[in-house]
Amino acid sequence: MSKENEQPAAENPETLHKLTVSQPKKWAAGMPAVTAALKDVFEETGAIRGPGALFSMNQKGGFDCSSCAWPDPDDDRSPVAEYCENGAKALAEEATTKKLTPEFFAQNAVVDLAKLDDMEIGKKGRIAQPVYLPKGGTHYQPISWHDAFHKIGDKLNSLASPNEAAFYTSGRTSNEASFVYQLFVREYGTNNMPDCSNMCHESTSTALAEAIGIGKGTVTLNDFYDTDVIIIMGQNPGTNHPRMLTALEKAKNNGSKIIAINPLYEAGLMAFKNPQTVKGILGFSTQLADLYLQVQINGDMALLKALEKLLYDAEMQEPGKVFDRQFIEKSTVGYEEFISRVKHFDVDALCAAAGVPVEQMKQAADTIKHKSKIIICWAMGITQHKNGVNAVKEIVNLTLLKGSIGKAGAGLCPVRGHSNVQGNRTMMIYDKPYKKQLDKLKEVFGFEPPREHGYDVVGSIKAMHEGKLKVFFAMGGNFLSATPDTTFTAEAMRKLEMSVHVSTKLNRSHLVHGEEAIILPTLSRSDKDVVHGEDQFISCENSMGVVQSSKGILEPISEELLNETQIVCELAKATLGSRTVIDWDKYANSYDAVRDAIGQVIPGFENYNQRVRLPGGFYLPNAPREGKFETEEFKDKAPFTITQLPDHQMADDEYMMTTIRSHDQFNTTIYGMQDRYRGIHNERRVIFMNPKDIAKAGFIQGDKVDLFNYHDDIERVARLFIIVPYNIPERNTATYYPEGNVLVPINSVAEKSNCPTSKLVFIKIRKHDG
Ligand SMILES: Nc1nc2c(c(=O)[nH]1)N[C@H]1C(S)=C(S)[C@@H](COP(=O)(O)OP(=O)(O)OC[C@H]3O[C@@H](n4cnc5c(=O)[nH]c(N)nc54)[C@H](O)[C@@H]3O)O[C@H]1N2
Ligand SMILES: Nc1nc2c(c(=O)[nH]1)N[C@H]1C(S)=C(S)[C@@H](COP(=O)(O)OP(=O)(O)OC[C@H]3O[C@@H](n4cnc5c(=O)[nH]c(N)nc54)[C@H](O)[C@@H]3O)O[C@H]1N2
Ligand code: SF4
Ligand SMILES: [Mo]
Repeated sequence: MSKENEQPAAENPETLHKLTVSQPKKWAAGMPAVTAALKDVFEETGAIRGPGALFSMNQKGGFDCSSCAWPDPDDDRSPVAEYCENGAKALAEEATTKKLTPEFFAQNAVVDLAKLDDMEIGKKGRIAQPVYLPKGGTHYQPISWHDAFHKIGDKLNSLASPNEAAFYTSGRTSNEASFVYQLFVREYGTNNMPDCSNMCHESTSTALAEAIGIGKGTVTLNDFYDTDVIIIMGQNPGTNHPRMLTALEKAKNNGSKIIAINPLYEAGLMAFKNPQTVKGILGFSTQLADLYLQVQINGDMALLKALEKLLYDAEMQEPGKVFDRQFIEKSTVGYEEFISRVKHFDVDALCAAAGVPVEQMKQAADTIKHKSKIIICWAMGITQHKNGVNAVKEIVNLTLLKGSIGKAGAGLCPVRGHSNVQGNRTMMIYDKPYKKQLDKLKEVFGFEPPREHGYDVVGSIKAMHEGKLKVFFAMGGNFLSATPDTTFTAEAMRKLEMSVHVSTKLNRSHLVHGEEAIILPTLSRSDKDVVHGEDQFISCENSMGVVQSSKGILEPISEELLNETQIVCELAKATLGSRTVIDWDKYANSYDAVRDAIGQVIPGFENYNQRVRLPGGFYLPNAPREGKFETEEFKDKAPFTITQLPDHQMADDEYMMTTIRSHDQFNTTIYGMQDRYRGIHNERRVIFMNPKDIAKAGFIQGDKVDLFNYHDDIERVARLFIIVPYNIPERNTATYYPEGNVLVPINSVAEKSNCPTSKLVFIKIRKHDG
């Protein structure tokens, strides 16, 4: 039972399960992956819903996997299986037949639900009707849609300024819903549109917009099949983008080399047993990485600079054979100044800073020296650092030297996270919209959109904490658990006058709430979306800029679910009333009408309705892919960027900590307690440490410890973690996200992109107190 005045817990309970540790795996996928996936689907969804739905996942005319943003093959899709283990788990999680009834909420006080761990909260089932937590209330109670919309609308209208509200988006929201969402928010009058991208690839978008003129990658899936070298930095595709391994396998079979750059030896980068081929099922694997550079946490910039210097030396030996002089001349600016610095780089010192032996660095340079069909892939290991923007620019520098951009088999491949996070941004979910986008909105719709930039994620948290934000509305996501500095963020969220979440599943952000709170239940990607008796489809953009339709096929678990577009339109009506200039009913009733509007406003979406109906969808325009750089400052050229190395000063008892995803989670949704490939079973409160560090600090394997961070002289603590000896560089450690988030300081962000530095937090480790 809860004590009086007890606050709902912002973090998982400090309890341990039964950790067992096995040898980390040296290959990914194979039969265990298929069986693990199917077991989940059967258990959660019953024998009919799950497996049937899997056949429709990622098929042309089927529904888009709601998990990651990895693209589908343009042609020859497997007729039965275009999904992976983690796609199947994502489906199982949302297709569950368990649902949260009014009785569930009546029986469970918010404070008691918050005592459960994230996995237990999520496994309770789908939210089945709107619920409301009144001021001072202890239990969520049912509310009608009508009343919910009016409560929110009245609250929004009571604010002194629209800038006292913020509207978050997590990356599953469709293009159609995103578009009407930003339209509503801007007609209401604010650009406070934080999104999950702010914590994810914001460093990529910022860097690429400046460096190549578009905040997106330049490769297509077909480039993987015709390339010489693939470099994979700070990414764990075996877990987070599993079907990327199929593309890597095909690349290897076509003769490509792979270089992996990661502080951990991730199974999915080493070898792959393709569960969808007979060879894979029989247990034969394809070796993936030819070279594995075990970089230090945030040693990537030093590593890239070392490569640049080695290539420069080679170019001096064989002029014109290593660098693409013609490309540099025609398509870049700033080469001379850039190279005048590279000349003086000290390879030994850079290798030491990267933590990579000089010999291996030379092998890497030799591998790419005479090649130009090079693809560089990256994800959170690069972006979530103080110097995340510069690290991405350094990646660009390397591709510019090699002319590895704008040609087949080559280019930049930031691998996006959420299945439609890239589409959200294309649809103008952005706190810093461009003038020309706003001008277009004004021209097409006839209202004056706000011009002042809004709050991003970190800005929103601080504004809530200072009492400047009063209403927080979230289109999906789990803001509290995904954001940094959990204690600070929880304090911030508790100061809100109202928190509203449009969600599929219950999560901690519903439990650590404002004065009043509302949860609005919505359809998920695999659910049938029937409007006026007709099955509808939505559309999404994947990591490679392909826009495709997605049509759910499962019977929704409740008649009370609305799709996200309808929710936005009804809220817009309830809030804006007669002051709106937009026909919200038209958009609520027809995705085609929304798509027509998108076609008028957003470049590349002309004839949207027609083209989205083509099997496989259509590619958005991408100038750098064609070798054109429409950079604002340098017109048709891509600039080389001069960057500084990060400088970490650590006290003797300090360690670097990165936060990573286990194999059994999707962000804050915890599917299970296994991190199979890393050999961790039945526990998430672990800290991976180098065996030498464990000995030096006087710890032993299995010791229980507390972790501390002291940024800005504030003590942040994560209690009760178990030490696991692991092959990770000395003074480097890793914990799982979101358990480690309490240690990520709110003021520790990437320069320019404001992305929390979730991949580098300085910590101290002490024996567990208690
Ligand atoms: N199943 C599943 N799929 C997902 C997700 C999920 O949670 N589960 N999340 C989705 C989302 S939103 C995203 S953004 C992506 C995330 O995909 P990833 O970026 O692959 O995910 P992370 O686990 O954050 O870790 C990245 C990798 O970076 C390495 N790393 C850590 N620090 C450094 C560093 O300083 N340098 C280098 N070179 N490497 C480093 C880690 O060891 C790890 O292998 O996945 C998406 N797909
Ligand atoms: N320490 C640390 N922190 C991190 C990261 C890290 O690597 N380390 N990664 C960061 C990254 S890359 C990201 S993207 C963020 C993720 O941050 P978020 O996107 O905010 O978090 P998720 O866990 O993906 O959100 C899960 C919730 O979304 C809701 N949901 C699921 N599907 C739908 C849907 O179709 N519609 C609606 N309306 N709701 C839905 C469910 O209620 C579910 O509980 O976290 C960031 N935080
Ligand atoms: S790779 Fe990503 S999008 Fe593709 S099936 Fe797996 S989880 Fe889904
Ligand atoms: Mo992400």
